Amino acid sequence: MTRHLITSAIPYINGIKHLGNLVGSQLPADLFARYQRARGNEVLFLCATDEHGTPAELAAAKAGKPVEDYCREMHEVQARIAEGFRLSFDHFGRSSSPQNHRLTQHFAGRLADAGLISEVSEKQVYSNADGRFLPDRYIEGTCPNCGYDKARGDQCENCTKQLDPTDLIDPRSAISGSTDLEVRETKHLFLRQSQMRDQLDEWINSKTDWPVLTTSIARKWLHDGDGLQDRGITRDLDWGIPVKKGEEDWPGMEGKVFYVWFDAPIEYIACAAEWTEATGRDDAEWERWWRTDKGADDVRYTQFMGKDNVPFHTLSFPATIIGSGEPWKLVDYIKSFNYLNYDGGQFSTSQGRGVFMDQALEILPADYWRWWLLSNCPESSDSEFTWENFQSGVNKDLADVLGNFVSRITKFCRSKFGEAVPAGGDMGAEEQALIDELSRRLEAYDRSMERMEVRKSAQELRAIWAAGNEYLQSVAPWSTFKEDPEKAAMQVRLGLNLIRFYAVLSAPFIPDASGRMLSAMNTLDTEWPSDVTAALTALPAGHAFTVPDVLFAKITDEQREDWQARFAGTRD
Ligand code: B3M
Ligand code: ZN
Repeated sequence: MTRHLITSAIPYINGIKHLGNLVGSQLPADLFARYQRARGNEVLFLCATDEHGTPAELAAAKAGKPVEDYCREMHEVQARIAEGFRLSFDHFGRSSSPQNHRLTQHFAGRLADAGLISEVSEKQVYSNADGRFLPDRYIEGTCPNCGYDKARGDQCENCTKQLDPTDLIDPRSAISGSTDLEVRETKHLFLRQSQMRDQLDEWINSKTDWPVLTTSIARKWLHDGDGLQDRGITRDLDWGIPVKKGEEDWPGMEGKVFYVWFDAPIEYIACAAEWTEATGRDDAEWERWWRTDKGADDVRYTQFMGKDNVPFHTLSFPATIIGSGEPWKLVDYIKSFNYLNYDGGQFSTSQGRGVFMDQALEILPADYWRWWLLSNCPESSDSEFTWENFQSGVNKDLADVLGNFVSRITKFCRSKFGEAVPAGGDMGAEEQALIDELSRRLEAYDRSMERMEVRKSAQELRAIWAAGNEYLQSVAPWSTFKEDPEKAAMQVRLGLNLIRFYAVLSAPFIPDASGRMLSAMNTLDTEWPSDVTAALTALPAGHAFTVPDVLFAKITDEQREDWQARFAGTRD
């Protein structure tokens, strides 16, 4: 048994996420967590809301609410939607938790003691028109690296380079568009990442099995241009984690808070501590997952995230952990994703373009989205959501292949043999050929799930469904029945067992449909198959079942057109 610590990038609190966000971290992380649990491994799957920084402050101001209230409410909203998508977090925490305050201040103290934090008098952009200091991401301008003209002061969306606002060419306020900006002096803390370049380099080099998308982004920031720069980790904001050195005050840092990207990854650790508290476990429990001196040395830790988050997870967060000099668990594998585009453009939270998680669940159940998003996820390149693709993927795979199989076999059995598994004779060559094919495919499915090859896993699962359909088509028990009812009974018995087999294998992708298939088959046996022959004899002759309602309704052309029109505009 392996112990899997799994984290998804923690979504910002400032609003409901779109499907592109979902497929870039939480959903594939859930797929992996469900798979590992199904294989009998011990899993701790954590996610949280990322509640600090200017986005939270500004969103709360826009909603006319105190930021604490806004965050508490939005956390509830996001938690409910996550449940709607069946994201099986062991805990959905909050980066504003007391645990994260303590840990973030603790790490800052350790880093300062290790000489890895410098105090720097910094020039910061002040907007006269807006009457305030402008946080990095509220300054826009042209990227000095790639020339993109809507780069933000913290990072260029186009080339992923981490930026400082003063790097931007022709800067302007993203709030008012004003170019009446001036630079004022203020003191800030910097994490001396550059001191750790060799250590980080060595660590990244040791990760020979990581996806190229992950390591290439990390290497780029380690080696390109000016290399790994020191990062400012404090901000002039009210809302956030007050800057302290462990439990002590930090002279000169009064009124400042830690930068959201400093405390957000630490929430991965704090979230485990929140989990032990929320579930009444002992503190030792979370340390078992996070401290290599307290049992976490045999934990396998996997992170899921979109490509824009990779620099923070391959460089800044490891620098925090390594720099502390304490035996914290480092990530073992980073699975990163490209972007999902929406109907010829980009999903955009600021412009409300695309389908957002709450809207998606209003029009269709979670499984439809889970299946399409995972089977089309932006793994090796960007991918695109179109309503045509969505309709055809859902209708073909879920309705025509899986749903149709389940409905045909259960209804046929009910009409000829009643609602119990019929006995029939021994299996023959066709059945053996099916079992051989399924055995090969199961092995391939397990292999790709284990490697987190999401699209490939979906392809294998689809092929496993299709094999059953083809078998049914070719042996045609409805024809066999006329000549040889015994043989037809055997074929139906195998078909009913295939439904249970499919339910078990499909659960990580489509948990609700899987549950309905199991309950129709009247069984709690969800053991992951190792031997296909054994798995396909789990339901014995005489075992009662019921015919389930339609598992997946087809998406009609009218629905598609309707939704296309409804989501073409912007959300307000
Ligand atoms: N909240 C950005 C994002 O949701 C950020 C991730 C933090 S992970 C520690 O894409
Ligand atoms: Zn750029």
